[in-house]
Amino acid sequence: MTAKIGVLVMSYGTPESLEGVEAYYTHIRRGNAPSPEQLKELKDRYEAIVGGVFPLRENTDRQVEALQEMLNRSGGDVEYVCYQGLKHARPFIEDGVEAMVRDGISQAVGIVLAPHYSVMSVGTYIKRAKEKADASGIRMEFVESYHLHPELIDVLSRRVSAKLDQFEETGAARGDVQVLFSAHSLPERILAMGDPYRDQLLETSKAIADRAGVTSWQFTWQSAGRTAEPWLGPDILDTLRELSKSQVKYVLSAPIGFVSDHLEVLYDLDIEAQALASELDLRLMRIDSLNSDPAYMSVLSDVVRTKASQLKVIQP
Ligand code: FEC
Repeated sequence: MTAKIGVLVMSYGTPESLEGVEAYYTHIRRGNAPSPEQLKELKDRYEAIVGGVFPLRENTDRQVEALQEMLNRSGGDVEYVCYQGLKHARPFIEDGVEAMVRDGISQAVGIVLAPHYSVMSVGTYIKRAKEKADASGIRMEFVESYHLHPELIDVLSRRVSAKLDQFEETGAARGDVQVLFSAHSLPERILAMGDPYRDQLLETSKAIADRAGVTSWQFTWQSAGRTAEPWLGPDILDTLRELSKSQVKYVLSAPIGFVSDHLEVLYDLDIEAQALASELDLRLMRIDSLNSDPAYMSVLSDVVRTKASQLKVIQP
């Protein structure tokens, strides 16, 4: 008999339309509505990326579909059924767990489409999913991070090398390109909590640099929230200013904390950082996002299968 295992694939979520931006922003701000100025500023950013379309939704849909296909490709005695659960938009994480209940799923694996663990990022997805699963009688195991998975390092190193090749083709020496690994900033207080986020990001950066033979690299933060407390820095915009002062001319951005094209990549890097780079006379390129690249799907499928096997072992 084929056993069914649910896979709750969790992602940040994005509005469905410009009209939905206010509710989305209010959810991110834990129920506090943004001011009209804040709302306008966010809508303007969405308008700027692709005229008010929300690429993260389509990318997440494709990733979930592709993962289900890959998980079931080799057949076997387990059927994996993937469900989407979004942090700040429909279908919410809790909706995904409810859908599993409706389909009679009794055991499931949860995974977040973000490779690095922080109690303030992946930790909150897992907390919400676990609470709902416990209340619904579903046994769930969670993948917490996969930031050093060999296939992830491999595919990201190839992305970095491909762009370094492009720099070379246009006359820049490979060693003159400064590689900037980046991820979403979080409030500085995570460090005092002993959170692994920063260390995991540095480990991923180093592993990619070693594999791709990159010697000039550094890690920098991006997309810090607009709140009063201090956020982890330096921010990528300040890093670009510093690099320009030290006569660096070529910069490759590698946003390793993100796996999809979305606002934080298409606006914060491709529009905002790119505009500053032009002003500073820096040549800035960015590695392509993973999106539903089969190599990324293979990473997800591998870590989900590993978790699922633990689930079956402990299942009476
Ligand atoms: O394309 C899209 O529609 C969504 C892009 C998007 C991604 C994303 C990922 C992460 N965030 C993380 C942490 C925070 C914290 C706050 C915060 C605020 C925002 C706002 C928008 C937004 N985030 Fe986000 N984030 C994305 C979008 N994020 C929009 C609100 C306006 C702004 O600040 O720009 C601050 C909350 C607060 O006010 O208290 C904290 C982390 C990630 C990466 C991990 C993950 O994907 O979950 C961490 C994509």
